[in-house]
Amino acid sequence: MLLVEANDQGREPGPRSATATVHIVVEDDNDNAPQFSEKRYVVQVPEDMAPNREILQVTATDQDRGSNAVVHFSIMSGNSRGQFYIDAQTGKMDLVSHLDYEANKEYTLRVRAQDGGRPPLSNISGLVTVQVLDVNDNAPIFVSTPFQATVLENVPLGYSIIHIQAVDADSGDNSRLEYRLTDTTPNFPFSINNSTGWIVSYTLAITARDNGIPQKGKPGIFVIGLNEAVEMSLQ
Ligand SMILES: [Ca+2]
Ligand SMILES: [Ca+2]
Ligand SMILES: [Ca+2]
Ligand SMILES: [Ca+2]
Repeated sequence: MLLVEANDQGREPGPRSATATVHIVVEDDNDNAPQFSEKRYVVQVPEDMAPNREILQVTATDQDRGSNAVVHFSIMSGNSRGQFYIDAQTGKMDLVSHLDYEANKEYTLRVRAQDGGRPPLSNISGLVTVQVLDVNDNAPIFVSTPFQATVLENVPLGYSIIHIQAVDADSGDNSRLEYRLTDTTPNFPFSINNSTGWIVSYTLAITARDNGIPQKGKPGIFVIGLNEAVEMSLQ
């Protein structure tokens, strides 16, 4: 509040004056844009996280007053599939739909903070990086089944017969395969390399004999249907 005095220059009977009070209201000018608390927000989310859960919160401050300092948030880009939702008032970000590490390992979202001034000021520098973490949600798949190999009965020991191969869509240990023969008879004449999947001959002489009396060996070829004998397990 100011007090202003006005004096005239009169002499008879003397100068006269008047005073007035002046009220000056300083109105806030919206001259500050909201500022994010972080240059970049990074959050790691496992791909099997249930939707409709909060993954992080962005915050921003505004140096102005009143509505000039009220901040609203929105996602500007990077959310083309609509997998994330941001609460305009709180800045809390939710996962909306299921993630899939095999389809998309990382999302970069640009977030805007806009104040309530007229006209409003915006800050579009907010960056949110969502790093998806792999979960073992894929079983191995054999590349071609059934596997079948035809082997001469006199193949040498250690002879590589057939390459069993499977693929796994996950990553790291979730996709590192180990091959094993299961349900094999005690003298099963083949072994499998646990890491490569190569099946090799294990005994020198392979014979296919029946159990009749007299027992008859059937020389020639030995056909193994391996698809039922091979199973993979994860390390
Ligand atoms: Ca402002
Ligand atoms: Ca997946
Ligand atoms: Ca996975
Ligand atoms: Ca897997």
